[in-house]
Amino acid sequence: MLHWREFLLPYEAAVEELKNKLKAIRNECRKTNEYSPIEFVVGRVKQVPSIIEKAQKLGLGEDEIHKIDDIAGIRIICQFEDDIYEIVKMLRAREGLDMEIVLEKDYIREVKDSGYRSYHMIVRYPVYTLKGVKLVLLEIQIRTMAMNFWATVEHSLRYKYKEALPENIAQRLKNTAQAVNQIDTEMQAIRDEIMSAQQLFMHKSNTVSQILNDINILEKMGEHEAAARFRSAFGMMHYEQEGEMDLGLEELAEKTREAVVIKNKTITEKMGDQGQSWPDEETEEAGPETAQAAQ
Ligand code: 0O2
Ligand code: 0O2
Repeated sequence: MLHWREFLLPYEAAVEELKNKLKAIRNECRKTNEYSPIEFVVGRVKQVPSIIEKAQKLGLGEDEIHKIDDIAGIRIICQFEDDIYEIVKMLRAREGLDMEIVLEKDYIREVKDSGYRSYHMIVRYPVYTLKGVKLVLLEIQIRTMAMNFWATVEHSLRYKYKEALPENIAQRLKNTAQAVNQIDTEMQAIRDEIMSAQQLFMHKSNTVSQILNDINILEKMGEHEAAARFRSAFGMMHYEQEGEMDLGLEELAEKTREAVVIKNKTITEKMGDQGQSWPDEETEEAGPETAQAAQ
């Protein structure tokens, strides 16, 4: 006769432990102001009647119940579909450290007939008990908030009908799954657009900084005419226009950099001919900046 309380203890420990480890990653991201692919984590140990039902369905005897792979379950919820694969990568990197991946099921690329979408991983997880290490199977489900909304509602509706879900209801649920999928796709697309706009902005602002820095260096090197020419070209530039990177700005950045490098080379060669090195004062003023800019 199986002592359920004792049998389930390592499963409870595994869920608690892994949930905390995953929450720690999320908290680390929050504290370091980084985006967290994990929105929240929940976990549960299957109820005894559900375990017995599943064992019967799989034809498992009492001594084989440990073969059921979802007695312990963790659910990781994220905002975007890309986050799911980020988390998968993160979990794969733990392979051999604190878990062993037994099986992966991608129900996002291969959607279930019901319309269900999620990424599943079955892992073997070690629990340190009084009697030594016990390895338990644990199911990790990774899904977006939209997928989670659909699965939660669908699960509760399906449960009301038990096995026999009427065909028209099943079809309507499938339709809702498609609608939810569209939400995920659109959210991901919006996010991608925002990210690339941010990257473009960063690129433009770095280019502008580089141009201004180079003009400054040219001034310090006594190239007043060139500096004035570049400053005037820069002033006339409408670099804030939206869309693709303004080629004029890129060209100007190349030209100012080229002018600095050439001037730098000329000075270095001249000093070499005269057996000189950078005077202290100038090293502080133009030397390091010039070297940095020329890189
Ligand atoms: P925070 O930062 O306050 O959200 P526990 O062991 O008590 O931490 P438990 O009891 O296993 O967690 O699960 P529970 O209470 O269902 O939820 C766990 C975490 O998920 C909690 O956050 C919930 O607030 C969060 N959660 C549950 N459902 C949702 C949801 O739909 N949206 C969001 N954003 N969060 C949800 P924490 O761990 O208390 O931290
Ligand atoms: P719970 O704890 O109530 O969620 P099986 O476990 O026998 O159903 P299999 O192949 O071993 O089938 O596992 P599968 O299908 O990879 O994953 C099973 C779990 O995924 C289910 O657990 C659900 O949580 C979830 N799932 C799979 N298909 C669906 C679906 O069509 N709708 C919803 N809402 N969830 C699904 P359980 O067993 O239902 O237990």
